[in-house]
Amino acid sequence: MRGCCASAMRHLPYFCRGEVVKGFGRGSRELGVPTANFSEQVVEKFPSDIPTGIYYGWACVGNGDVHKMVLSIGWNPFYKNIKKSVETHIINTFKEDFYGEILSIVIIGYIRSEKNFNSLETLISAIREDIEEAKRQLDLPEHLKLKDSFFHLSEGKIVNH
Ligand code: ADP
Ligand code: RBF
Ligand code: MG
Repeated sequence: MRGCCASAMRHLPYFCRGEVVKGFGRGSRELGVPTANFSEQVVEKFPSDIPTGIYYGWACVGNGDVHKMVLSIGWNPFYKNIKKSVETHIINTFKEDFYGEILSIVIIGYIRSEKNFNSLETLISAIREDIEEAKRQLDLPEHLKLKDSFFHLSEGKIVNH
């Protein structure tokens, strides 16, 4: 196991919940992969020793269904962002945007570190591979188990199912 993978695993599973805010609007337009961005306050509360990189896990919007997700934590070297971002691509087709809603995620596994790419096409194909890897991993029985114990917001209270 590589060093950063081992240090990522120490924090997992990691639960996180927060409002979906506007980012740069690049996910859908340029990449064809929308990513729900957490606010700066939520990003600042993240343990600083969670390595930047690409992760997989489960996600749910508001009180909705639980879906597979891939997550990018970091500075998006391809775009040279100055602020760290935490962005979730939910592997599901939604009818509408859900800005302002509460997104709950549980991060389960680490896929790879953030990379720079020399073209948009290579970034997009890396993201497509991440999505396939997340789908495969999340079908494993030990990961499906976490989906079942995923928490939901019910009448303002957190309840376990
Ligand atoms: P932004 O830069 O504002 O985050 P994006 O292009 O990344 O813009 O699009 C993200 C928005 O798209 C989310 O905030 C959400 O409202 C919407 N959205 C629709 N489908 C999805 C999905 N499958 N995963 C994540 N966000 C989605
Ligand atoms: N950005 C990078 O600069 N390098 C990456 O390796 C990278 N991998 C990503 C993997 C996934 C699964 C997702 C959803 C995003 C990734 N991004 C990466 C972030 C991407 O640049 C970002 O979502 C867009 O800039 C939109 O905010
Ligand atoms: Mg986004």
